[in-house]
Amino acid sequence: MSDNLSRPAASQAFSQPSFAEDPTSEGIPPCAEYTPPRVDHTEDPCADCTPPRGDYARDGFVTLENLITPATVDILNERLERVLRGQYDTGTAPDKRPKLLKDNNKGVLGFSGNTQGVRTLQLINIWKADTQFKQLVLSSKLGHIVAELAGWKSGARLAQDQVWAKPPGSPPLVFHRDTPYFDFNPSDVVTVWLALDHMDPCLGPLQYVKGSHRWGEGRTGSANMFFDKDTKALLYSAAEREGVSREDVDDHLLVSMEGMVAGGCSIHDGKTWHGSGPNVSSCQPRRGLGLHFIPADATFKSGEEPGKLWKPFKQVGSDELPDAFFPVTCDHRTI
Ligand SMILES: O=C(O)CCC(=O)C(=O)O
Repeated sequence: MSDNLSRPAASQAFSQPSFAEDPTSEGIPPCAEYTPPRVDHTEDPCADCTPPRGDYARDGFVTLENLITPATVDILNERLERVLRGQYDTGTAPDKRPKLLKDNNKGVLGFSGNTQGVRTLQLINIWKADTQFKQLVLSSKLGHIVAELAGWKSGARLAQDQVWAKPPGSPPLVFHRDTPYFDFNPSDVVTVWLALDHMDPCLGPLQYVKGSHRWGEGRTGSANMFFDKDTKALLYSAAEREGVSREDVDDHLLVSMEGMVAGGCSIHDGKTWHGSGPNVSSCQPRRGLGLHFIPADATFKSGEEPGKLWKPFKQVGSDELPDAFFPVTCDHRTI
């Protein structure tokens, strides 16, 4: 467990240590070098999604039985395999990716059949590398659902996407909140978590702590604790400060997304505590995509240097978020 249990250093935000150490990781291209890929806005992969179910204000999350079709799931999973092997149909790499798989890594996610020492694969902004993912993150239907759930009058924009792909044998993910990792004003974040596999319990589905979006701030942990063995230490300490016992958390508040079909999703408040178990299956991958949205009128925090992850997108003398990097997918802005 990291000693740094205050607000995470922005420079560490969401960077899995193995990537930082990976000399082959391309990192984020400077603003000027990046040309956003063209995308066909006519097809919205979420056009026929089912409505949100649940009580967002009360629980801090809702679920949608189907966000995208099984056919679209298959396409995205196939595209993910290509991106993991360095094949980008846009010609641009994701902002972060694990070491590229070699041609002889034929298994899904490069799985060799040996579950020992397997790591979770994390990619950031796959939408910049692949047009099918781009079409998904730009979904106007999804942007409108997010803005409405969150009550964002200006609409919604994408801050970042993150693939969390767990080959068999992958470890659990520490319980955390999303908001501390986003350096914007206002600090609101809404995350859409899309299942790209059927969430059998053995795969380590996402788990939420019901109502925890209403808990106070306090200690949050740092990004290099994401794969710590003690996955609930921060969660229990946050709960204790609210007068909630560990037993209450485990027996009454934890809600698992097990049973979610591939193509289904959950949408959570960035303050809702969540985490996931290990993938203990011997042969099934567990793939998920998190889409982090912020209000359309969000800006960089005035007078503050943004963290390493966000800094390349900051224009000198302006707090505006460039639409090319933070696309607005539901636009109710008046100016
Ligand atoms: O897929 C997971 O286990 C983690 C996802 C997550 O933390 C997120 O999308 O915010």
